[in-house]
Amino acid sequence: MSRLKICITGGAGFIGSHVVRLFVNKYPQYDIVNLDKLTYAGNLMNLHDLEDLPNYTFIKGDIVDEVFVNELFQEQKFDAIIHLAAESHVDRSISNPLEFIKTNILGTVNLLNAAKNEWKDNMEGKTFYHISTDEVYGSLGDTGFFTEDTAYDPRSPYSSSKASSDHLVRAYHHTYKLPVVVSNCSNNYGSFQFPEKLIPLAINNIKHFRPIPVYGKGENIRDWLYVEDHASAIDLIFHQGKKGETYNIGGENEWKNIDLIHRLCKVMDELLQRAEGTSAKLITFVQDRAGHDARYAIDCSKLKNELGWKPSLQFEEGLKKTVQWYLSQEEWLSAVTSGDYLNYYESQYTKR
Ligand code: NAD
Ligand code: TDX
Repeated sequence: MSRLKICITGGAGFIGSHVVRLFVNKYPQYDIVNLDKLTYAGNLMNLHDLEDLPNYTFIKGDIVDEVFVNELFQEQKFDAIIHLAAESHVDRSISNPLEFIKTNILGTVNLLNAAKNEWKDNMEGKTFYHISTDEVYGSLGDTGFFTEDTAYDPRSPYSSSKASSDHLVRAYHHTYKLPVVVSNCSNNYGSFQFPEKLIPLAINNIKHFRPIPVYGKGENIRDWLYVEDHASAIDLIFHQGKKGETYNIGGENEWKNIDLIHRLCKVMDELLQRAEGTSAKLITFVQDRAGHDARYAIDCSKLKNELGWKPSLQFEEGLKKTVQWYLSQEEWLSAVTSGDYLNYYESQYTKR
């Protein structure tokens, strides 16, 4: 297998850290450069185990800084980009859309331009892989699934910014022949997820006997995929996906939020050796998210049939592993839930 120098953006975040770990360990012949701004969501503790490996480098930088991105690309001569850096939390996009427009749209265009300029004389063997979300497709009723051909209908500032970046990535393929590939994935869960997202937030609150905030009636539906299975899909698509194509990634694992929280409460009671029903008493219905999408569900048959991907873990097992991980990570949790997070939590949940 050829040597490749791959820039993974957002590698210090939740999904990015799993992708970096997979690539660094599985492909010692690749040079993996993790480019991350280290926002509140980026944490080098997530990659502590890789720090001294010879095929791993970390570069702190902001993809919104055009001059920095251009200089970096001129200097580093990347063969490929796997682009995960983003502002990723829907609630934060509702209170501060501009940050999402800057990072998710302008940041992506800076990377596209830098790759185009560097690769313009020879695009052979190059890859610009853009990681996106199922939220760009909008919201489903009780039935149906998002396929790769579903028309975009984003409804939050977050999903609109991701949709915009997806369109730009595809436009650079059509206009400049940039060798791009895109994937759109459903909700991920697993280790290293920042505890502002539903599952780690609920685990952390249950652990401390704090209320579990469930938006509205808890009837919204999400499809959940174990983060390491997303990383394995990214590995497959990076190596075998067709340029110009889009692949949907999903867990075929739909849960109503309230049912998911009850299941989580049961796992927490068992693992914390609390009497059955203790955690569920913490469930608190709070004001709904503005414009809350009702249901996401992914048809990932293209990825399964064309590239042979399948998830490795059932939800029961994945959820238990995830809870066990959070319960064993006292230091990580207290590090990431101090500072900015406390301010965010205060403003997000006390206004209700
Ligand atoms: P995350 O918020 O945990 O991590 C984002 C990372 O990007 C952080 O390390 C942060 O420091 C970095 N970053 C943010 N702004 C930056 C900037 N301007 N320059 C450089 N780095 C910057 O996000 P995540 O949940 O790991 O999501 C990663 C990607 O996957 C995102 O593009 C997201 O849209 C997509 N995605 C996420 C999910 C999910 O369930 N979490 C599902 C589908 C797709
Ligand atoms: O406190 C909460 N209470 C609650 O009921 C939080 C944080 C969320 N929710 C609900 C909202 C959603 O219906 O739970 C569901 C999941 O919420 P999030 O964890 O915030 O995820 P979601 O909004 O579905 O988006 C996630 O999946 C797609 C990621 O954050 C995105 O980055 C990804 O693109």
